[in-house]
Amino acid sequence: MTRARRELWTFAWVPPFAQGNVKDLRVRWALYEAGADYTVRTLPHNAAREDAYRALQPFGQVPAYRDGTVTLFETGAILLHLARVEPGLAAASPQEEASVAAWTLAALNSIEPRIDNVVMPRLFEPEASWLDDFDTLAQRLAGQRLDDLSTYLEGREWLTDTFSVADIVMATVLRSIDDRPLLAERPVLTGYLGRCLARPTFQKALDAQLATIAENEPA
Ligand SMILES: N[C@@H](CCC(=O)N[C@@H](CS)C(=O)NCC(=O)O)C(=O)O
Repeated sequence: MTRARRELWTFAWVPPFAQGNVKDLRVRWALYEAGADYTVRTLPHNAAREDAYRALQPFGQVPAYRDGTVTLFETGAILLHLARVEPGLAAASPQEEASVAAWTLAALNSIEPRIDNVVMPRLFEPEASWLDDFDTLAQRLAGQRLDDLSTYLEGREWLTDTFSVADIVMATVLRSIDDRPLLAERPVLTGYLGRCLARPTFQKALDAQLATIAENEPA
């Protein structure tokens, strides 16, 4: 029986600051870990706002994903789906499967919003008068969560017993921190991130995203 093709929607091209950071990276990485092939469907920024695409992703964001069984948006939901159906990502026990879900949600709910508060204002409002005050608070709140994560990861190789989609989400969240001390001051986290990004499947996913962007470079 031939398996239905896996399709991944992402932007054809993004500006340099976003290149290598578009969240389709998470899905590509998980698919390479699974040894699963996929087809990329590209769309221009404005097409993401159109009703036809919003039927796949109600917020007009990327990525969206479809295979023979489901159509999905939200990277967390897509990765948890892949962890269930792709043999190469299968959990060894019910506890491992539950822990992977918990850590995927922790990366998205408990860590990512605090990191976004540090990263986004400097990116989108670099001249704002409130920026320094906001940043002081954002760094403190993000630091608290990163301290807890660092304590948990001390002596552990991965978030759960083996490398999983939870590590893919957590690594891409941590990787979005720019060159501030927030990460550098926490060697357990830099070590963990280094282990995640050293996986050949990460480099493959990054190269694949950058290749899509290069193919669609505006004239
Ligand atoms: N929570 C969503 C976030 C997706 C997201 O932020 N996508 C960005 C690209 S990395 C996007 O589409 N930005 C354009 C926009 O938000 O309008 C997920 O994890 O899938």
